[in-house]
Amino acid sequence: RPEIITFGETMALMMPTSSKGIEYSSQFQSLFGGAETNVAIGVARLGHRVGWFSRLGKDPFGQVIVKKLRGEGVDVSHVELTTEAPTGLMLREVVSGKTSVYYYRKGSAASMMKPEHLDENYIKQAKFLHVTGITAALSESCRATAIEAMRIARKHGVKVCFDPNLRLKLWSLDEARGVLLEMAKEADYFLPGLDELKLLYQTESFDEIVQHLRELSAVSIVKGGDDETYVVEKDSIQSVPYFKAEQIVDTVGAGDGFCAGFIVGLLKGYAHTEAVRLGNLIGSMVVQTEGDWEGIPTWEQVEAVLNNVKHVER
Ligand code: KDG
Repeated sequence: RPEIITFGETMALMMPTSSKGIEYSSQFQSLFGGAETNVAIGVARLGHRVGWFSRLGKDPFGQVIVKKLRGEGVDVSHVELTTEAPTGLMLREVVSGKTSVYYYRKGSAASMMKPEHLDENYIKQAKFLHVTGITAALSESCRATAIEAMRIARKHGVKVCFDPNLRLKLWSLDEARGVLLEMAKEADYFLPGLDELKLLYQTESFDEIVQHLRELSAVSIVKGGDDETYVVEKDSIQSVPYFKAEQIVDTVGAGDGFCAGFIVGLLKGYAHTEAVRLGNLIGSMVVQTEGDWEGIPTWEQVEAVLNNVKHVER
């Protein structure tokens, strides 16, 4: 029985093997990524039971994604492979330190998820449901699915974690703002980045942002401070310093690694700030490897780092 359940779109990911960028590269490495599977792989590597569900094309990319997730120990029993539509695809390049993403995902199998595909019995047995705003951006039916999944979770006392994961290539800020802020109201843990909050609340002022967050019933964990993560609760705000990464290779997936660490911390019964510290550590490890999730450590690796703090500059 998974302790954490998550769902969303995972895509094949092609990245040029050289630093010349997509236009001038003839060779690509074939990876895969999706915010929610990045979290799921993280949770599994950190030693907890996790399930991810979605729809994928019954095609080579879909098959590989399922096999790799299964190999990582993620429960994929509720993934549906369909001939109705293909697995989504994204291309990503990092040129002169700047990351660009190109999506080929309109009409993908995952974008056809519907509330009827949800299995209430599967969701209700978990302790946490992790949802991201990307799902709400994919299609009307995906949005309805995300909202319904949160409703089911709350009905059964499953704690809802919500990462807005604002992707402006998928929808306009105006549309995103209304939907994501509504979804945040349904969460127990709201896990935005500070840059996202500035856009969503249309202010640069940290104090104003904190005021908005205090109106939510969720505990808010704000990633992406200068060198700290904030924990905002009704009448307190605490900050937890980052672990410094030795080198930054690919920052995509750091937020997902953070979420995995944070939720695992909650499962272990840590205080919010301790769970954030674990999230920060995982995030700092993810950025040191290319790919979305490849750099996520196992629990043994985490313990090794924590027991030998002289390798870590805080
Ligand atoms: O958080 C990382 C994700 O953005 C990446 O894995 C791709 O899921 C993805 C998306 O939709 O952008």
